[in-house]
Amino acid sequence: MFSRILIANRGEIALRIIRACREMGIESVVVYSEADRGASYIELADQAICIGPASPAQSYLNIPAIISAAEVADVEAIHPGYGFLAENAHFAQICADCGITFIGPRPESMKMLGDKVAARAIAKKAHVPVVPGSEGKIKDEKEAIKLANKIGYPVIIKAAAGGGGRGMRVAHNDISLRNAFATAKNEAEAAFKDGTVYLEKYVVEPRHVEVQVMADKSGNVLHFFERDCSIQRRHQKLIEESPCPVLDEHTREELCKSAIKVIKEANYENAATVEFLLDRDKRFYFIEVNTRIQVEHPVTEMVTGVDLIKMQLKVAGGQNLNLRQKDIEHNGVAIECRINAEDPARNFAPCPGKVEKFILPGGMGVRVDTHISQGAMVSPHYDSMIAKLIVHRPTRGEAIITMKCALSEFRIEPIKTTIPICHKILSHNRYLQNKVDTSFIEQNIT
Ligand code: MV4
Repeated sequence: MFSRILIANRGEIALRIIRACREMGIESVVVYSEADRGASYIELADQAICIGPASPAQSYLNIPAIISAAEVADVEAIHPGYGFLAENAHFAQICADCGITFIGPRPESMKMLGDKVAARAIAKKAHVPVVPGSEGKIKDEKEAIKLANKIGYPVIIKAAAGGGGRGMRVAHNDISLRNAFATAKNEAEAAFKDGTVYLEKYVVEPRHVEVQVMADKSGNVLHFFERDCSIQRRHQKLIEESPCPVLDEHTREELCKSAIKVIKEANYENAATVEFLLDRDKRFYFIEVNTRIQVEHPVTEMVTGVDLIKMQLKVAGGQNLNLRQKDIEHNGVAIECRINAEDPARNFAPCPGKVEKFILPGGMGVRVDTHISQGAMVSPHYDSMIAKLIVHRPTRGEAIITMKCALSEFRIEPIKTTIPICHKILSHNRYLQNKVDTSFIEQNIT
């Protein structure tokens, strides 16, 4: 196992990784920007190295600075967390070239699955259902219109380099498709320097369900069941839960097996999340693979009792998965609320500033993953997420009650947060009755 690793990230995920290292007897080296200097989580690492100014381009995305820190601290591996460089195949390759283990997939797998057209082809090859759509990329409007008329409207044009909703356009007829094709292509070109687009049938009112997977270097692949992440706003997840409350046992099994098939077909290693859309008839379709540990991984940790970060470290260090699929249990219900420093009254604009008051909730089945403490500064330079509140209870009803109580206990002042909106959602009849899809917030929450 590694004796020392570097954490190329900040905030709660950096702290989460520091804790896993400490439990495993691995020394942790955290890098930080000038804006994060003095943050309390940094003291919990064994070593801390400043890598540059606040702006991510000059610090957390600054590959030479991070590699220099890794060389100076003499680490054996780098954990990228999520965001920043986590899905940057170029960075993973540089780590390899420098003899540093990147704690994540090989650069080739990252590159391949980062291309959504290639990922779709892999899923198809693995006999996993994909949304009806183009064989590969769509080269012009004519081809798009021809295919749309074959599979039927509505359709969606997506960027091959996309993900997270950028470079997507829905079309309901030939005229809007011409427009959608051009805008999606331009947006993709501008955002990703790659204008490659593809076409899918538009799944109406889907739920977003994803499967947590882990693979070792020997090709063993395990799944850790699913998370339902349908409660989102503008492609930002707000509430996640496991199990998906509308899946029957048979469909769950097929879904999880499908995720494993995709990951095996890709000859993948380390943690991955395989994303699916679930339609109104409870049919699932593969959409993409996230090649990183995700924000919402604690939901899976609570219901399976498995520490996914430790497992990432173990498989990156060359250990084989020492669990059998049938030994992975799913117990009870876990729900996570993302607590973001955002002002609902200002259209959820980020609300940075000093945290004068910070009182954590607690009690049975309550977990808070946060790097914030009283007096902390929430920087305008980074993601607005300041805490994750996770509950784990025997049933969904109990989990919802515990979450609402914990949200009420949580005091963060004077900055505005998503605590009130989370509370509102958890009280909504449609949420309680599982009548939600990915447009729930926009359509039901004021
Ligand atoms: C879709 C879709 C409907 N049909 N694909 C959005 C983010 C990206 N990961 C995939 N997304 C979607 N793909 C087809 N064929 C609807 C969405 C979508 C969505 C998906 C998951 C969660 C929230 C969403 C919000 C709007 C649209």
